[in-house]
Amino acid sequence: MLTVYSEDCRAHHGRAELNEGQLVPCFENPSRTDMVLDRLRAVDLGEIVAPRDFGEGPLRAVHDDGFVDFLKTCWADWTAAGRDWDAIPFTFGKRGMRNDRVPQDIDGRISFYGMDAGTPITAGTWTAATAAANCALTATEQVAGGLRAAFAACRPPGHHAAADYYGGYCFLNNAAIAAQAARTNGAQRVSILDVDYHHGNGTQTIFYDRDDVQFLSLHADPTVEYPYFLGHADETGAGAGEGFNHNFPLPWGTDWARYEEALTEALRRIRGYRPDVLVVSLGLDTFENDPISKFRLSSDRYPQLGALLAGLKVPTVFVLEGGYAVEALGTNAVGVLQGFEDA
Ligand code: FKS
Ligand code: ZN
Repeated sequence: MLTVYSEDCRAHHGRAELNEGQLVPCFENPSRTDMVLDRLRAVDLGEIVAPRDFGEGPLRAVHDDGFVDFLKTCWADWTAAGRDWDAIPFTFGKRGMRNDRVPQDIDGRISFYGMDAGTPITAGTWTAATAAANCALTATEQVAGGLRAAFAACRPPGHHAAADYYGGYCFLNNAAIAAQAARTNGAQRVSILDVDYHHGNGTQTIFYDRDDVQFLSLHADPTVEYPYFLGHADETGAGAGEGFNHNFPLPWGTDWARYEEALTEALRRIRGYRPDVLVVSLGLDTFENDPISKFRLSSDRYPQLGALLAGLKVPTVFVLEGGYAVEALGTNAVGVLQGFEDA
């Protein structure tokens, strides 16, 4: 399978995130893609190529201009305020407050556009986030050009980023940008299957009122898990998008048997939709030893997951999302891809 990767994805390296009331080293860091690349090379899965630069058009097709401008200039504005440490928002808009006026001050702007205090912006964030999007776009272009599948081994991840906010380690929504590009380039219907442990709130929100992009997500129940404010089963889409959004919230402790049940139903709905392209938001934090997650999938299940996806027989773009058991991340991610190829 073709992999797309850029060294620029390493440029984002936050120092610390707020976790359980303490500042701890960022779980989402460059060692993640290092491990994936090591494993890809070890098993010789296929060619690894650098992305092409698609410019800002495909990003702005999904994200608001003001938000993209903010991401691009945040670090300059932050350092202009005399700070040479990571940028983190301080306060968040709440029920009944204004959300129609963007503050001017950098602390206000970062709070307006940020969703949580776990996602520092650094000197290299814009470089890495755009490189990640270009990886997803290049993989999509290759699949549109006739490849059965391609893998964007990118970071930072994307599925929590919405049209106009960032958070959950995500800045630009790589999977959404890929799906939109597939549509722009002629695919009639695109399905996005999100198998990350966390709900893909950003992706859901971006396509919520559309019937040309189907979104399905298997994830920990937001009643007890981040992102808390989206991902319930009764979120089924709006307007023209009604019936095209499918959430499968699962309890802590979910094992393969329970997971496979939900996955089978999700795959059934994808078959019914008959997509021209499938984008997989490939999170590996469903793994039993993930340090921040509470599902119980063992490493041998990932090839099985890949084989089930291959059974759809739809051209497939894999986009890396989460997964923090760094030593096993390469094995698990590449396991999905090998299972897909061997099916
Ligand atoms: C644990 C706090 C967890 C944020 C979790 C973010 C998860 C990110 C992800 C992505 F794919 F986007 F990277 N805080 N006590 O895995 O969904
Ligand atoms: Zn996750």
